[in-house]
Amino acid sequence: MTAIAMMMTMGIHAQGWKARYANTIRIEPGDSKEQIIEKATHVVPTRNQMEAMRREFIAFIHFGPNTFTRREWGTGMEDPATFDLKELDTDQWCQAMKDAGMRLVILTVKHHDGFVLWQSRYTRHGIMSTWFRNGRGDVLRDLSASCSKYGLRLGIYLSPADLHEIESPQGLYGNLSKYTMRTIPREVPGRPFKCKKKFRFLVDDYNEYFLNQLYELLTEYGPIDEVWFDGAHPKRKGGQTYNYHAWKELIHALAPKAVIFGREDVRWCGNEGGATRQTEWNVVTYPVDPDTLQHFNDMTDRDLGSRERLYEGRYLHYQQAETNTSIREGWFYRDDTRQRTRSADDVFDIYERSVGGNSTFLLNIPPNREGRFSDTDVSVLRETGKRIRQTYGTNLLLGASGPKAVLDGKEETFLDVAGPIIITTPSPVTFNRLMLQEAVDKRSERVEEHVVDAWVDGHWKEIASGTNIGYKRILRFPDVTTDKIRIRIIASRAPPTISHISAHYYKARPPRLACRQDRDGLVTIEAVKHNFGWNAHGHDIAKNLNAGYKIYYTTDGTEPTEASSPYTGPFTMHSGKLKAISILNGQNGAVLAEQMGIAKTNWKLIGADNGVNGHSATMAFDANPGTYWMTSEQDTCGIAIDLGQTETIHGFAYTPQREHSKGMMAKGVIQCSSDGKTWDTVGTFEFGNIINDPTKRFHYFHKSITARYIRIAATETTGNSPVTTAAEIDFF
Ligand code: FUL
Repeated sequence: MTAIAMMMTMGIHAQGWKARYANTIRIEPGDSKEQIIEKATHVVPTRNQMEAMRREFIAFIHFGPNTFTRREWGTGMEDPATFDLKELDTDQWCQAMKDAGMRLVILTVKHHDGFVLWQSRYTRHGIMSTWFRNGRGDVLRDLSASCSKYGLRLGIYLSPADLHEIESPQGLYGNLSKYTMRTIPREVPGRPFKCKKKFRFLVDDYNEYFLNQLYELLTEYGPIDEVWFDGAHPKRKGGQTYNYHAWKELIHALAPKAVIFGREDVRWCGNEGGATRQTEWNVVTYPVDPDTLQHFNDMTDRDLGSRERLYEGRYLHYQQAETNTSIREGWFYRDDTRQRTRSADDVFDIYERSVGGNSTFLLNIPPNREGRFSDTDVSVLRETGKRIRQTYGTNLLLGASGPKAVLDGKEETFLDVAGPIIITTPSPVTFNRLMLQEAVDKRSERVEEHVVDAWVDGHWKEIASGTNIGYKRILRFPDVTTDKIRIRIIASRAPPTISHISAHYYKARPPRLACRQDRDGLVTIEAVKHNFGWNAHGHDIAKNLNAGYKIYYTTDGTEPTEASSPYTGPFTMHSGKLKAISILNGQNGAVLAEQMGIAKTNWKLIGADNGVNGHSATMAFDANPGTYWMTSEQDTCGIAIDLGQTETIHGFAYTPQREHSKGMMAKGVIQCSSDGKTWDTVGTFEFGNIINDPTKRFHYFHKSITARYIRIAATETTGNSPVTTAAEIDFF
């Protein structure tokens, strides 16, 4: 581990630890709570980590055979011709990412299906075996050239899980080959490397394959700044392990500026839905030295770095969070009609919560089958970028008086906070955002609680509060007009050091909308509340700022306008597409589009394992996603429901339970019947990546059916669990 050599003249610990800044610090068995906290305040990011944090908003690109099969996880046995790409416009991708204000892009050069998007010497399972540019195309080459043109940095996602190498008869993954000393790269006749560096590692066939590919990727496509290792594994074989230390040595030698995701540099935020923690500490604990850890370490707990958590650890380590989510439902492009896309309101909100919540925002934009970003995605990216620039491009504290170190816009200067920080502007300003930064690279994370006051009508009025700050905290609050603000650090692990304070204004938008449907089909539409911070007890202060907005909706799939039905209270809907919009001062908010189900008033269970205690089968259709059905043992019959009357059904939705990853429906079959006795198979379904992304999944039938009785049975569950679980099933 790189140690930042900044000696501090602090006391020597009983165990001989001298206070100095480092990326990882060991907790000794006899360390007192105070000593552990003192150590935590000496854990700092490496230079590469710091650079990665400064990139703030970065892009993910999921592209491959799944783009054409419309799946989330491929099988690995796809015919390469499936990747039927005719055109590719990476300039268009880069222009859109640049417009959004993104600084780096990570391409899935190989997803779990093992198909490679570059001209690898070591496999034929990839773009070289497609018709794209007569087998000579290379998506990474195009992207790398566009990145240089548009000033974006480049990263790669290389999936350690490789279904092609698992499933093919000659596949290398888990083939039980011997570990021997091998030279990386392995020479391939007629395909010399320009780079002359060579490595020797004790590895088996799959690790050699992986290292050879890493070598190609890190030496032939320009500087690589992030290497993304996904911990997800659709399947494993032969007890295959990964020689991560060899991978790391190669990365450090060939891409010295790259951060590694999934291992010690950058960690997963713990969900794929864009949720952020109220308090995201980047000083986290490990039970062993993170450098010696044998597996990918997903940290999904709500609290990773509070004092209580630190006391339990053996190692303190700086590892920043990356908030990864997709602009579309799922990671791969499917279509422009049914696949939901996030609005700019949504993306901007995640931006403020993630970048302004001590993490990096990694947003996925999946290219379509024409090799371009779809127009909808492009306009969301453009609009998001515009809002970021308009809001954060103007600092309303410019010219203000107060401690120079926090106002000079220079990251290298910081204030040793000794009391309340008071900032006075030459004339009153109106703002609703405050940005704060700690000098984490030099002094680690220290602040645990802070409050902001504004001088209004002759006295101090509290306008916002937050917990930690770290690299960056963005506080959001209702508009305030003042010429004097005060920042108070209420709790800190060591004397606080603040490097930046700025104030900003975001022009309020009509609120985003959400809806829910009860068992009887009653639909409620609501404005999504904004989170404005937390009170002293850690409870959200969620408010809806926008008084005076009106909601309009349609149920026939048409776009809602001011001429549509006004929403005055819950109404009944029996299947169909709900679209709703909020309008404030003539401005339209983002459209909410939701598939509503058939009312469940008369549904009856006609067959199912009735579930374990507290998880009975009827909980799969009680319109409460908080309860769930769990079979008591091996599920053989699925769940059969009498809908109470004959219905025309276009598809169904499955909401997985989120309490644990056991028994989610990964694959299954749907059957229907007109008498509840003889069943016809309607089709099969597949929900890929459902453990990591346990959101409501939709399956559309090829052809609508008319039936009164319907049965859904899992043919494969997550973790090959014998039990089946379902939080909610809907038909529409
Ligand atoms: C997950 C994978 O299984 C998904 O397919 C996707 O690549 C996402 C970013 O990580 O774990």
